[in-house]
Amino acid sequence: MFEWERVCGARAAVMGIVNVTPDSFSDGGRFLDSDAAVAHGIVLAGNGADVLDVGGESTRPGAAPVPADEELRRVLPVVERLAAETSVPISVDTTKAAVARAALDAGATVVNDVSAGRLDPDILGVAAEAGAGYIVMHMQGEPRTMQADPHYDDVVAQVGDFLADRVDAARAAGVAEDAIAADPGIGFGKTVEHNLRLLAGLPALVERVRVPVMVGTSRKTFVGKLLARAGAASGDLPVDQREEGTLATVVWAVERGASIVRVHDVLPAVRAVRLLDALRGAEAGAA
Ligand code: PMM
Repeated sequence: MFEWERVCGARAAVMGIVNVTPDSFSDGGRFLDSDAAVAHGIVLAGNGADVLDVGGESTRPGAAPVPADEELRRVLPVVERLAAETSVPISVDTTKAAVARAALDAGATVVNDVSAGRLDPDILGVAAEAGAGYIVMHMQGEPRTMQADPHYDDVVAQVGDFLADRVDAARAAGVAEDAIAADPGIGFGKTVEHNLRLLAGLPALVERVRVPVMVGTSRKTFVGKLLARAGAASGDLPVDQREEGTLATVVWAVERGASIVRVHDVLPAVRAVRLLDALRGAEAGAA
């Protein structure tokens, strides 16, 4: 039985991203070849990743869906080999029950579902039956159209209500309470201001959902836009110049209660989280 407590009980966990896709927004095409993806995953594990998240379908804004057989062809060999060749839990980033089932059979122990069980509700039963971890994420709309005109009256409250509801749905389908994590879905049907408000409102979100909260800000457009804005430039900074900004959001999120951070560049995030942990220990000792 998977339990988040074993992964992020002592300090926040760092999830390393292994995208086996031609079109992910930040690393599309780099690891499409399964040998390259496995080698990358092994490096991330060596750099201290607590979980590796393997995905075969891009969810970047505007991305087209990938058929299940193609997604399976991409992720299965990578999941299988990373499960055999590393000692960290492997998560599969999919919305499809068939892909989740095959990945769990191949050695994955977590399902990271950006649709929170709404696209293919059987995925909840698949996670439950396998005793797997399950991550519910909030998304307004679907990847193809989600950035068109996102709207919320109160983004923190609405995302919190949605996540609480999907956590209940996962529990009702038999996923163990300790195996569920929730993610506000930074950049999924959200403007820069929505993302900022969600990050500022993390303590309220953590309080609302009552399961470990995961945050994925790594290299996302809002980081590039905020950096450009701060430097009085227009547009956004390119993906390869968003690392320090990503790290700032990682530190912010962990300080405000996130239990898991999902990142491309694992080493700096692991170092930052370890430093925070040492500082917290010192603070507790001084109290
Ligand atoms: N972001 C992406 C993909 N999957 N899953 C969760 N739970 N949370 C996220 O923020 C998230 C995700 C998009 O980023 P990528 O294309 O760099 O993987």
